[in-house]
Amino acid sequence: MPVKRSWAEPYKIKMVEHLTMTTRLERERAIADAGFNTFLLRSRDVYIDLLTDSGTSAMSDMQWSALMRGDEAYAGSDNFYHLEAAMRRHYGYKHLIPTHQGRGAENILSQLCIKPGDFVPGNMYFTTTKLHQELAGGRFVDVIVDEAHVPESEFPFKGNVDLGKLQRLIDEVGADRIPYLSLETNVNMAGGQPCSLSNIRDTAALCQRHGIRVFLDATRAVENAYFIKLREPGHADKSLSEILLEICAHTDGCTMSAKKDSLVNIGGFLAINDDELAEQAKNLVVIYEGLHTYGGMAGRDMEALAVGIEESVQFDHIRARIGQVEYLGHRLIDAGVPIVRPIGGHGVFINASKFLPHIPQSQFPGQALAAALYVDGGVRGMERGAVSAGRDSETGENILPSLELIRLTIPRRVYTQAHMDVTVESVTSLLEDRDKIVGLAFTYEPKHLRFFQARFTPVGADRVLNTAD
Ligand code: PM9
Repeated sequence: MPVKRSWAEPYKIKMVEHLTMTTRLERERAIADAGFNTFLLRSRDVYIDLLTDSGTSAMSDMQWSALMRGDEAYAGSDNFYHLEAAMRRHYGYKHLIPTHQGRGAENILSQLCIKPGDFVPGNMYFTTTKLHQELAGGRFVDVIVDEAHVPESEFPFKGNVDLGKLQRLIDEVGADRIPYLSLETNVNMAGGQPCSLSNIRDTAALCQRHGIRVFLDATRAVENAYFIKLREPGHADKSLSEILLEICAHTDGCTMSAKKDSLVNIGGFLAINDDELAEQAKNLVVIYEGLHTYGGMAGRDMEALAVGIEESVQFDHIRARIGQVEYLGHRLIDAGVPIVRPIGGHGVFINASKFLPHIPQSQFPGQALAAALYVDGGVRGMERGAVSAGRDSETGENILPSLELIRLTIPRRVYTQAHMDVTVESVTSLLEDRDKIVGLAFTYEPKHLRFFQARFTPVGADRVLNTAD
């Protein structure tokens, strides 16, 4: 039998950033001061930061040297043209409109295309995307496959659009009230779950028959391409770059938060094929972001992004990146922790409803678990459940989503396997003491994207949350 050979990360570490170790007492104080919201913690009080993979990646030496090539001209910076070429080479769209990050692109697309009373179907909501659709007068309609709402389902393409649901929406409201379909790759709120290329093709064909545009949320499209290569028959021999181009070729353009796949700390863009729509977007971008050749980014940041796009499609990079997420996921599964299956691309999502069955969803088990995990081990995750879902824009009622999760999101090229091991130990020790964790109630609820800034207090507890001493 051949000897099994291991593989390791395709990089070595050139510079380190020190982490702060805190005591349990210090963490209890910090989370109480933060209103039991991990977004309100100071990063210096966090040991292992798994809040998000957004803008938290380590840039390569090539990207850092690209920063020195910044051409900070107000108009027509060289870096814009480098970025445009990289976007065209790997995403294949015609026009590039840079934005400061993903939501800047979402704002412009929503304002351009959505009229009051419109419906915008999508494969599960994303917080900022849905809010911009609503602010423009639209209503988001979830057309993702049912499997996406079932944490235990092993369906390999939980990001897929349910064509029946989409067709029913078209029949009900009429194609002229659907400006576009918003198609997310490696669907974040479903647990980083991919769409298959055949589903993307069929969805685009259905939309095209009804004259409905398709805009991709390409934020994690490269990670989606990796899953297509691995799981979908017929694509194993293609490069990630080829699959990525194929995904994009079925769509009319994309919004992009470059802070994820593309390995930069800030940046994003809107890409559009249609000349007229692109002209309108270039006109709007000057109001909200900046001139159309920088749109909210410094020249140096555009250059680092151009290099980041090239690095992001390297197979070894994605294999190591998703390999690390899988390592964490498998270790948690082995320890009996309920997580969303299959293991996703950018993080491991713990099923908080199952982890804390004694806490009703109205008392935010995901939020409570994220706070408790921080107190236990200094590990910062993020709630992805009822707090993130917010309120129904028409009824004002709390939305109680089928997925009540906490996300342990892995920044790219930042942490080692030992950090994953420490995280597993903390989660498993919490599992043993889970009865001591109590639910939470709002003390402050902001109007928009409440998960970022909300504050809470433990329900019916006269002690700090989850002091398992
Ligand atoms: N995602 C994330 O942590 C950052 C902030 S929201 C908690 O997952 C998708 C699929 C995203 C996303 C951000 C955006 C917005 C759009 N689409 O954060 O504005 O995951 O660059 O992008 C976050 P920006």
